[in-house]
Amino acid sequence: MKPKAYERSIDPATRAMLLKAEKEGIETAWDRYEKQLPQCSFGQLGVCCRNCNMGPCRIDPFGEGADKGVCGATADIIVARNLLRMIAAGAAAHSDHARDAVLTFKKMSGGEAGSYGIKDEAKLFSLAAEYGISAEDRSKEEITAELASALLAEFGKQEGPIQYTRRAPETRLRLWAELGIEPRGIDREIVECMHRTHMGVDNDATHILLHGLRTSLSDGWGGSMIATEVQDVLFGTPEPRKATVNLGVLSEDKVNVIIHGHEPILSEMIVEAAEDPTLLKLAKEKGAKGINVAGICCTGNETLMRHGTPIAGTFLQQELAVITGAVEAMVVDVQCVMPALGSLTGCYHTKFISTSPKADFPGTNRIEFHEEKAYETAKEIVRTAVENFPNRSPEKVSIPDEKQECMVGFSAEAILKALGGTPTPLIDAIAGGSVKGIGAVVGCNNVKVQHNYGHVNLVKELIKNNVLVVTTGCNAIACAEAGLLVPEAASMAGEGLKGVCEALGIPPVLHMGSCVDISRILVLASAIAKALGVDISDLPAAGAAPEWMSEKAVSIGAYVVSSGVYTVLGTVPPVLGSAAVADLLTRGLDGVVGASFAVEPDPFKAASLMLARIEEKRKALGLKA
Ligand code: SF4
Ligand code: MSK
Repeated sequence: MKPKAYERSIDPATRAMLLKAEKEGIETAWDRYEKQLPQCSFGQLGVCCRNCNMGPCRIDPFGEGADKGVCGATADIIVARNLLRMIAAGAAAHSDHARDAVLTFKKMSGGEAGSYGIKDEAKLFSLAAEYGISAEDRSKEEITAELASALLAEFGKQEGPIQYTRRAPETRLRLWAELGIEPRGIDREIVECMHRTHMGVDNDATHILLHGLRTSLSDGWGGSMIATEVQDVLFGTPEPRKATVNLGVLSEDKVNVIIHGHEPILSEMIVEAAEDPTLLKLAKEKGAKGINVAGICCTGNETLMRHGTPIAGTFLQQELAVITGAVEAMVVDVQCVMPALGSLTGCYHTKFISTSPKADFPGTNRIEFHEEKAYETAKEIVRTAVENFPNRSPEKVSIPDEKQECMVGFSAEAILKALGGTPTPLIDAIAGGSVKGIGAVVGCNNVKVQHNYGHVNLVKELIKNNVLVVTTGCNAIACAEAGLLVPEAASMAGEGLKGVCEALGIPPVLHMGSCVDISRILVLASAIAKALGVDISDLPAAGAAPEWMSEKAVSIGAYVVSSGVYTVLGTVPPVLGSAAVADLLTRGLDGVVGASFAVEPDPFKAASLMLARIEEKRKALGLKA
């Protein structure tokens, strides 16, 4: 019988660490998932409600038991309300991250966050211009302060659309206005989700879901876009660079510091602190050859994109990094951090350091991070890791060999630059048929499916069929681990795409950043649509999230579809308890926003669905098959 590790992941490094975990009697997310089986089918279908204390109520999907909650809520209402709450949570996570980035930006302009500066001045001026902020005869600090205030106002704005929605094509803007889903202030939309889903407020599934679209748009074209743009100004807009990924990036003889979570406000400082001469000297004194910082999840993607800092793994590899026995500190901020890390790090010498005022976990060494003392705190964190190096138990250390080169840093600006400053060469390649279209593949890992199987096979299938893939988040890391983010991967692409990649020296799969950087994909799609004089929904493009798990992914899916991009989900969202909601999401939305969802766990079939949609759009544009 094949060991479980082989069923759980396609990645050799992951399999090796799962075998080590089994040998050492260490529990991982996969084991905990098995203990949960069978999972609650009411929960899976989305038909349980705890929104008031007359409940919990649940609807019998077989029509034999209750068909309504105590208040009379039907399955349609309950499923729609639950979905709206997922969108609200996801939009809140991205947008609260954005708020913190803007607050840092504001503090920096007032001289209260001296560790930070302006890395991309051109972007500062262009963002200011979008808000009508004059740059004439004014210092950078003044412009920054005014821009920060304008961006902060987007969160609590009571009326009028979020400024960055204006980047969408005119036809899309008109459609959102007609549908009444143009997003107002980000906080306002999220609060309204909670209000509407309170007992006895919004009880029409379609009405509820339309607000879901509006809220998600306040994330994609609001919170996420603000986070991306401000981080670019503070830390630099990514440009193509080389890096390495997978658990093999951990070092046998250096102090290993993992940065995990989502916010680069901290991780940027850790990367800098790891080069501090006093800390490097201390590392030598402790017997280490240096300090090695490696990322997990999106805080890792942020430093990967801007500095080429290596990435140790995707979401499901966070525990496995600790299981190597070679991690001196697991430093976390917010989002996608498993609370299980507390007891796990207790089995090794690893210090589990939580840093966000918003997020603590069992078993952490708490070193709270505040922008005012950013660099000092980052140094304290790195020092804690260095001082922990002598506690490593050599007999517990086993680092997999696998590490893979990748080319990253494809911001929308970098892609346009690679194309010579305009989207025209890409449009020509699409029009001529050498590139059939664009596939945006993003999202998490999920223990319900084999780790990285969906990500890698879907993307391989798309490039084989001449679809240029743009990627973010854990999909980007999975693709990097599979060797798809190097120019040589063009050999796996169809002839047309291969030729384009070889001419430009780019991989067929372009890493565009972290989860909030899906906003970069919106900007790129908008630029192409505007250049063609069409709406985003007219483009030969399709999206996918083959292994998604987080509420953020639900918000992302909703704003991508609301922006006009057909999206295939690889894991089933909890909506099947309502035929009406499922039908609206998979069919009805097409007639509303020009795009809809599909659910297809098989990556090969998912690719076929995307290819069919791309062909349909090509035909409608009069492009050759
Ligand atoms: Fe039950 Fe209605 Fe209360 Fe939900 S809101 S728990 S369905 S009574
Ligand atoms: S990190 S949200 S597991 S992509 Fe952005 Fe990965 Fe999903 Fe977290």
